[in-house]
Amino acid sequence: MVTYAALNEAVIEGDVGAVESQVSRALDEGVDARSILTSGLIAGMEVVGKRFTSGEMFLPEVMVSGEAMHKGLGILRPILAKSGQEELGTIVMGTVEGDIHNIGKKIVCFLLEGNGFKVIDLGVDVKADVFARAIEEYNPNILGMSALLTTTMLNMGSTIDVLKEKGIRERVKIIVGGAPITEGFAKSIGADGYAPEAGSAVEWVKRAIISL
Ligand code: B1M
Repeated sequence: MVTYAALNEAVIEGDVGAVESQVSRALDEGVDARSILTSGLIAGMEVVGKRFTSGEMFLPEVMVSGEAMHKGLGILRPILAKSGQEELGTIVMGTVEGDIHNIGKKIVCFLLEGNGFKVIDLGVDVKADVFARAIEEYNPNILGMSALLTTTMLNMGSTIDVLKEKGIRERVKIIVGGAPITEGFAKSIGADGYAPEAGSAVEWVKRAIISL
């Protein structure tokens, strides 16, 4: 039987093959996909984060853990995204310019899809103009921006400024998130909302869409 501890370890070690086989086996054993995500993959990545911060792990190792995490997410995605509901609304999502952190944003996207929303994921290092074009093209209800760096979080504010200049800011509600983001920061840049993690991001989006 697959244990969460073994899955945590596979992510920490960046063992792509072990992550792939253990996630698949856990699913075969009937373990819930969301528990595999939170107790297996995210919990492992949290340890990586702590070890990176304390200097016990270095960038190349973190990148390998990131790849292993992506492999696991890829297997879970079709299951997490299977909602069987009508689309409840459209969300354009991206990590802001200068920032290539993808994992947390992807988790938010998967959970939104799993809750019946259509998600257009613009990826990472997304420039303000690209967000603006996506609003015009897809006409979403919500724009979501993610940032993991204290330097790039400032690009959330400049993106909102560009949307205002183009006269399209009021077409969407805006939610921001990522490790350095706080409620106060979100307010200061003129975002409508903030969520500290993926589950609360989904709850915020549900409330925002009802109030539209
Ligand atoms: Co980077 N990195 N990294 N990194 N990295 C951090 C963020 C850092 C805190 C590590 C540290 O020093 N302690 C630090 C930032 C320091 C700061 O600015 N204060 C840092 C740094 C410095 C850097 C580089 C500059 C390192 C270098 O090159 N010297 C570089 C920057 C590259 C760039 O972006 N231009 C860099 C690179 C990388 C990797 C490429 C190696 C890799 C990313 C791989 C990838 O994503 N494909 C990486 C990783 C993995 C991390 C850590 C270790 C883990 C991030 C992660 O995936 N966490 C991270 C340390 C840490 O966070 N403790 C670190 C797991 C994920 C599930 O959590 O992303 O927080 P998180 O997402 C959560 C919530 O934040 C929230 O929900 C998610 C799920 O619950 N959330 C939202 C996220 N987006 C949201 C959007 C929402 C709502 C909620 O609404 C729209």
